[in-house]
This record gives sequence, C-alpha cells and structure tokens, in this order.
Amino acid sequence: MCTTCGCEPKPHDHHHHGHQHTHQHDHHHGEAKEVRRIAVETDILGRNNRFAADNRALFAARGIFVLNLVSSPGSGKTTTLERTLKDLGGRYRCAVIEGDQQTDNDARRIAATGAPVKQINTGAGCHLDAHMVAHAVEEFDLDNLDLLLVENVGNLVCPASFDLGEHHKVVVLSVTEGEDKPLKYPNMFHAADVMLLNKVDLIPYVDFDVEKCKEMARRVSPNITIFEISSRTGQGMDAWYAWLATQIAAVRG
Ligand SMILES: Nc1nc2c(ncn2[C@@H]2O[C@H](COP(=O)(O)OP(=O)(O)OP(=O)(O)O)[C@@H](O)[C@H]2O)c(=O)[nH]1
Ligand SMILES: [Mg+2]
Repeated sequence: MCTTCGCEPKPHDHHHHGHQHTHQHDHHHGEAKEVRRIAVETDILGRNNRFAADNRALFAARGIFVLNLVSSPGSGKTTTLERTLKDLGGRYRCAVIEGDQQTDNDARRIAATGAPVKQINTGAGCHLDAHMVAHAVEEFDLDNLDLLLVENVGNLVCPASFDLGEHHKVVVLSVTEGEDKPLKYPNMFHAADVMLLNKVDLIPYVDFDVEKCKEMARRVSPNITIFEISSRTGQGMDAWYAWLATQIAAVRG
C-alpha cells in the first residue's frame, strides 16, 4: 500500500478534474471520503514510523551505519553497490537488502561480491517499508556488521515518504536522466542528504549541465552532499568512500 502514488484504491476525486458536482449531498460525500483517505494515510505512515524508530534503535545499539539508496530505475544503484562492496568489503563488514518488485537479479549480483544479501520482492508495491526491513535484518549477524546498504525499489516518488530507520537517504541520479530531476521530484531530493551524480563517464555524449543540476538539487535540499561518480570507471568513488569511512567511524563510536 502506498499513500503517494495511488497504488492503493483511492476515493474518486472527479471534482478536481472539471466534473461539476451540483448536489450538496455529493459534496459532503466527497468530503467524508477525503477525511477517510487522510486518516488512512496518517495510519499507514504512523505505523511505518513506529517500525522505523525500532529499526533505528536496533542499528544504534549495534553501531551499524545504514543507508537507503533511492533513485529512478536504472540510475546505477546496484552497480554503485557492487563497486563499493568490492573496494571496501575488506575494510568493513557489510550487508545489503535489495528491494525490487520482482526477480532476485540484483541480489545475485551483490552475492557475487561475497556480501550477505537479502532480496525483498514487493510485488505490486512501489517502495520498501520499515516493517519489511525489520524482518530482512533478522537474517544478518547484526553483532558483526558495520554497514548496512538498502537498495530501494527503483522509483523517484514513493520511497521518499517511507523512513526505514536509515541514517541517510542517498539519491542516485544519472546524467542520462536530465538535470532538472531535483525540481521535478522535489520530495525525494529534499528527503535525501546525499546525492550520487552517477554515469559521469557519459557526460560527453549527453546534454547534461552538471553545475545546473547541482544548483537545482541545492534549491530543494540546501545541505545536500554531492559526489560526482562513475560506478563503471570508478571515477570519483574515493570521495564517496572517504565520506562513508567518516560516517561509519562516527556511528561505531
Ligand atoms: N556508462 C555507465 N553505465 C552505468 C554506470 N552505472 C551503471 N551503469 C549501467 O546502467 C544500467 C543500470 O544499472 P543498475 O546498477 O542495474 O541500475 P539500478 O539503479 O540498480 O536499477 P534498478 O535496480 O532496476 O532500479 C546498467 O546497464 C549499468 O551497467 C556508470 O557509471 N556509467
Ligand atoms: Mg538495482
């Protein structure tokens, strides 16, 4: 169920689309439905937030640094994770949760790096929620973990609303998507503390203005930390690794 994209049955809202209601009765009926819709949304997010708080307390108690990677489909979340795990797997104890509607393709790619991984298939669902993550982490040895990386379902809208108990949302934006995405999908960029601008190896082949993109991202998220990377060539990854190292050290205490 999702409160953002309409993947749950929602009351009709014809009156917003030019269909004139003239009867007082219809008007009240619509208002009642709207009140019920808001109550359902509040309920879903409230329930999610309670699970997220439990997750956060668990991660804090074990000293695990947790990131929630979000992006549109295909921006390079899994490729970034693969390279990060290959490069840092010797230094930190890492585990991964993979979220996709279907298939275990990404989990198999992660497993090939040697990291423990749990695939969640959401079916019709368009995002991970905190309850799913709570169950997924039961499979890991949490006493021996430094870094938990969660790859959300590829979707630039719905995962923004769902706290998983992570320390930060990391939004991955690739240069093939157009530099205006932060303004078009502001909720996601506002929710993220870090942006990985990926596929910079493709800049010569696409019309993409890096400075404009960074300016747009900062307009919706003034303190966002931005790394320009290519998870294909490895360009720019060292700065990302340095940031990770600082964060992991801080959480470990
Ligand atoms: N040129 C180039 N291609 C990349 C880069 N990163 C990823 N790709 C390619 O982009 C495609 C999608 O990458 P994935 O890592 O599967 O993307 P994803 O975000 O995990 O996709 P979903 O899980 O489906 O949302 C693959 O063909 C990758 O090889 C990059 O830095 N440069
Ligand atoms: Mg993926």
